[in-house]
Amino acid sequence: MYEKIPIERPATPLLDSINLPADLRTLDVTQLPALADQLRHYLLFSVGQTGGHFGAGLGVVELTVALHYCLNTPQDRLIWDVGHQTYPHKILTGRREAMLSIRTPAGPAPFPSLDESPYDAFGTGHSSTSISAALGYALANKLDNRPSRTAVVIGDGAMTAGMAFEALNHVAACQADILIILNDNAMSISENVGGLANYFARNISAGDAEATPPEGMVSVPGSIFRDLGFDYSGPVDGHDLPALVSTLRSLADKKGPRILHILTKKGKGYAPAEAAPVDSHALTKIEKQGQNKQISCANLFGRWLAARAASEPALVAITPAMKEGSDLTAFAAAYPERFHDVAIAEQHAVTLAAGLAAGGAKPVVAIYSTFLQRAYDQLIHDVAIQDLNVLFAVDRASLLEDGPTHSGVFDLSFTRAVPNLVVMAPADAVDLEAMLDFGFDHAGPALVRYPRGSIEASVATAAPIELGRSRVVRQGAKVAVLAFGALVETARQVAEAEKYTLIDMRFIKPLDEAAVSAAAADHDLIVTIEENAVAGGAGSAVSELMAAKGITCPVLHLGVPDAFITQDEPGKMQAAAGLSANAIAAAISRRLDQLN
Ligand SMILES: Cc1ncc(C[n+]2csc(CCOP(=O)(O)OP(=O)(O)O)c2C)c(N)n1
Repeated sequence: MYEKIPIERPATPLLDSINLPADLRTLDVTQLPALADQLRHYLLFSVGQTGGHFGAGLGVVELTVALHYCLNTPQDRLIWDVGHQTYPHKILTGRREAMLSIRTPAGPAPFPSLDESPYDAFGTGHSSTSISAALGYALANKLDNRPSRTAVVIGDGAMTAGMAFEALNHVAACQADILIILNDNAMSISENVGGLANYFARNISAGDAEATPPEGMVSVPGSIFRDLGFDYSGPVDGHDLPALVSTLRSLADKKGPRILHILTKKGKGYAPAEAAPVDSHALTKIEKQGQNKQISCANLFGRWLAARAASEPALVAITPAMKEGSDLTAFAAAYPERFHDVAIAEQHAVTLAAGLAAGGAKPVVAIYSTFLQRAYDQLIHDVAIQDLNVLFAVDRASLLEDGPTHSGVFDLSFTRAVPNLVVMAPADAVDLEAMLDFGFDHAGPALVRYPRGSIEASVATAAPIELGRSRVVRQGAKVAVLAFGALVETARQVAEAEKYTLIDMRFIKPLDEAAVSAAAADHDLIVTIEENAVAGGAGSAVSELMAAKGITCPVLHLGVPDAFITQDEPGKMQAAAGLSANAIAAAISRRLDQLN
C-alpha cells in the first residue's frame, strides 16, 4: 500500500523491461504481482508529475496486466470504456516514458486514441460507447473472417447509460463474439446510483456466482445478464492476478457474448485514494496544487443554486453523474429531496427536467457542454418545442486539457439553432449569477454557458440583465469588437490597447440587433470573438442577422477553427486556436490592412 505520491522516480526494473505486451507475455504468471506493484508505483509517480485521472487507473492495474497477458493485443482488440482508466494500459503498451508528457501536444492523449497507438483500439472520453464499438469490431471481423478477439472493459458507472443497454440488447441479438468485463467498483465519479448499482451491491453480498439461489432469493449474481442472453461469470476479485489470469484464459476463446463481472477498489493501493475515492478520481499536478486563485464558475453556480433554492421551493437540480464537478454538493446536502444524480444518463436528465417543468417544478440541469451534446434531441424535442421552464447551467464550455473529447466548444453552435431557447454567456462572476437568476425567472427554456475555472471580474459593471441586450464596455473607433462570454476579458486587453470599441454581447440568442447595427454604422470592421467553433457559433449569428437585416460592414469571426485542438494547458490551447490577446490583435490588424 502506498501512502504518498513519489516525487522521485521509483525503481521499477521489471516494468522497465516491458516495452510492449509481447514482453509481458514472456513472464511467468508468478511474476505478475510484482509487475503490477511496479506499474502502480510508476503510475503514481507519473500522474504526480502531470496531473490527470488516476483513481480508476489504480483500480485496474491488475486487470490491465492480466488482459495484455491473456489476450494477443493489438491483434485482439481491447476497448476501454470512457478511457480515463487507461494510464496503466498506456504504460504497458509502449508509452511508459511518454506518460511524463501526457496532456501536452507532444505527449499521449489523456484517453485512448486510434491514431496514437495500435493498442488503442477505439478512441473514447465520453462514457458507455465501448460495447457498441466492440460489436462493430466483432461484426467486421466476422465479415472478413478474421480470428481477432474483442474485449471490452466497462465500469459499473458507465454501464448505467442508455447507450450501454442499447448495445447489450443488440449484442445479444447478434450473438456476437465479445467478452465484456464489467469492472464493478461501486463508484462512478461519486458513489454510483440507481437500480443497477443496487442490483450489483445486492448480488455481491449474495456471494459466489455459481451458488444456487437460496430459497426466496430473487436473483443470483448476473441473472439480469444471463436473462439477456450472455454467458455470465463472476464476481471475481479483480485484484487477484492468478484468479484473473485463469478466468480470462478460460473465457477468451469462448464464442458468443460473455460477461465477466469483476470487483475492484477505486484508488487501489494508494491509501489516500482508497480512503477518498471521489477526490482521487483525478489529480492536479503536484506543483500546481495550492495555487488556488479565484473562485471557479462551478463554485459560483453551486453557491447560486443553494442560495436560490432557499427561497424557491420548486427548484430541483439534476446532474448526470457530475455532482462534484458541477459543484452540487452543498445543494445536495441541504436539499436531498430536490437533488437528482441520475447516473450517466444525459438524455434522461434533460427529459426528466422537461417532465418536472411540465409538472410545475422548476428544474435546473447542471451539465457539461460536451455531455449536453448527448441530449440534443431531448433539448429540442422535450424542452424547447414545449417551451418548458428549464434552466441549463452549462459548465466546461471551453478548451480543456483533456483534449477534443471534453472541450466544450460546440454548444453555442448547436443550441443557438433551437427556437424558444435563450442562450447567455457571462463575461464575469457578477454576470454569471445575474444570468442564472435571469434564466431561472425567464418563462421558457434558458441556458447559461461558462468555462472551466474562473472568469475575470475586471470588466464587471453589474448592469442588470435584460433579454437580448448587450452592454458597451468601452467606446472606441474603427473596430467594434463583439465579444461573447469568458473571452470578453481577453478582448478588453486588445480593445484598450488599440482603442477599439468593445461590446460584451451577453446574449447569443436573442442577439442584440440594435447593438450590431450601431456597431456596423460607426466602425470599419466588426470582429466577433468567442470560445466556440466559428462554424455556426455566435459570430455566425451576427453575420446571419446582418444578412437578414441588410446591415453591411466587413466582419471578422474569431473563434475555434474547424479543427480539433490538441490537448494542452487551456491557455495554450486558446493560443493554438488563435484566441490569445496577441493572436486576436494580430488577426484584427491583418484584416484592417486588407481593408485599406
Ligand atoms: C457521457 C459522459 N458523461 C459523464 C462523463 C464523466 N465521467 C467520467 S468517468 C465517470 C465515472 C465512470 O464510472 P465507471 O464507469 O464506473 O468507472 P470508474 O471511474 O469507477 O472506474 C464519469 C461520470 C463521461 N466521461 N461521459
